[in-house]
Order: sequence, then structure tokens, then C-alpha cells
Amino acid sequence: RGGKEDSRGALVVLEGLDRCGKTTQSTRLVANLEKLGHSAELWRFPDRTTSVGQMISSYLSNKSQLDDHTIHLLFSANRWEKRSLMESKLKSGITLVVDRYSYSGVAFSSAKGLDIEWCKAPEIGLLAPDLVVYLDIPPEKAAERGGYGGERYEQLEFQKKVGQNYQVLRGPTWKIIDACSPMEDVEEQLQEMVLDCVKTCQEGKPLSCLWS
Ligand code: Z5A
Repeated sequence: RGGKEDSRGALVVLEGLDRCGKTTQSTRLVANLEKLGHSAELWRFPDRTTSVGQMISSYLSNKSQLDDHTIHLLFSANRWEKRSLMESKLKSGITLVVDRYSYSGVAFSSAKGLDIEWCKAPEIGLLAPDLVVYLDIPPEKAAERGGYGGERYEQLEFQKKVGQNYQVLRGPTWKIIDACSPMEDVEEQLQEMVLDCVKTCQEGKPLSCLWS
């Protein structure tokens, strides 16, 4: 264990409320990693390009209605359909920077009143991130950023509940960054955390599965 043959890419997840800066930061992070000579790819969930993803997209833009349990399972299925590709990319040495993952799935669905353990169940067996970076922003501040569009969930009261659920989900692989700091400061802190994590994965840290 820990030899060169076990070297792999890192699974890094960015989480946070709507408008916390995940898209901005994940894009910059991948570019910075590449500049430093690391192989990295930007992924996001929901992945709206698959047929499951198209059902999710239609639901989020209020073009279709779905029962809360059903949409929860679709979000989960959207991660399962990418699981084996995710594993092979990581094993081939590519670091994946993922904009939202299972924690969004649980935090958003349980904010609607679904039982948190029920929400976690379909996520069991997906790959566990090596690092989860939570971009922390008060919901009121997030709402001021460019304003919310027309997508479902883009409402202040709902986002407050989501923020509380994220707190319940925080675990040992989580690191928090103040997302109200200037973009360049967030970028720098994030890069430092991720480079540490990439190093431990190159040194052969084994992959593990959710939910742990
Ligand atoms: N969802 C779910 O229910 N279940 C699941 O399993 C999953 C997701 C995976 C769609 O997600 C919805 O699906 C989402 C959760 C739910 N609903 N909500 N809310 P999405 O990822 O497609 O959409 P999003 O999360 O809402 O992304 P976003 O609106 O694009 O936000 P963002 O990526 O976090 O932020 P950004 O685009 O980088 O930045 C927003 C603005 O803030 C922009 O104008 C920036 O220039 C500005 N910004 C960024 N950083 C800063 C700093 N540091 N200072 C000042 N201004 C900044």
C-alpha cells in the first residue's frame, strides 16, 4: 500500500448554497491544477447531458412536476450512471473537481421534509470524496449575488434550510472556506487544500465509498 502502482487522482467536491461561487472556483481550480502539471477535469452534478439529467433539468426549470422522492432518486441515479467512469478516471491519475455531489442530494431533498437517512440510502456505494470543500456564505448574501433566477429551490427560506442540513452532514473530510472573501483569496485557499489532497492520493490513499 502506498506504492506508485496505487497512485491515483483525487476526488474533490465543492458544495454550498446556490451562488456561493462553486462554478467560478471549480473552473479556476481545474485551470490552476493543469498549469501546475496535474491532470484534472471539471465535473458537475446534475449532469444535464444524460437522459436522466434531462429529466432533472426539466424539473428544475419548472417544466415538469415530480414527486419529491422520485426526483431525489433521479439525482442519485444521475451520480450512479457516472460512477464507473469516475472510478476509471481517478485510477488513471486524473483529479476530478466535482461541482455538487451526494451532499447536495441529501441537503436539498431533506430541506423539503424527506427523512435524512432515507435520502442518504441511495448514495451508499458511490465513491467517497477525498476532500469536500464547503463554500460558506450566509443565504442572505448569496441571494444578493446577481439575484436568483427562475429555477426551483432559488428561494431564501428554502436555502436557509439547506444550509442547516449541510451543517448536519459535515464530516472529517470537510474543509470550510469563507465564500464572502474576495474571489482570489478563495481561489488561493482552495488550491492549497486541494494540492495537499492530490499529494496524498498520489501516494496511494485507497479509494473508499459513501456513506462514511
Ligand atoms: N440539487 C439537488 O437538489 N440534488 C442534487 O443531488 C444535486 C443538486 C446535485 C442545480 O444546481 C440545483 O440542483 C441546485 C441544487 C440542486 N439548486 N439550487 N439552488 P446547479 O449546480 O446547476 O446550480 P447552482 O448550484 O444553483 O449554481 P450557480 O447558481 O451557478 O451558483 P454557483 O456555481 O455556486 O456560483 P457562481 O456561478 O460561481 O457565482 C455566482 C455569482 O457570484 C456570480 O455572479 C459570481 O461572479 C459571483 N461570485 C462568485 N464568487 C464571488 C466572491 N467571492 N465574491 C463576490 N462575488 C462572487
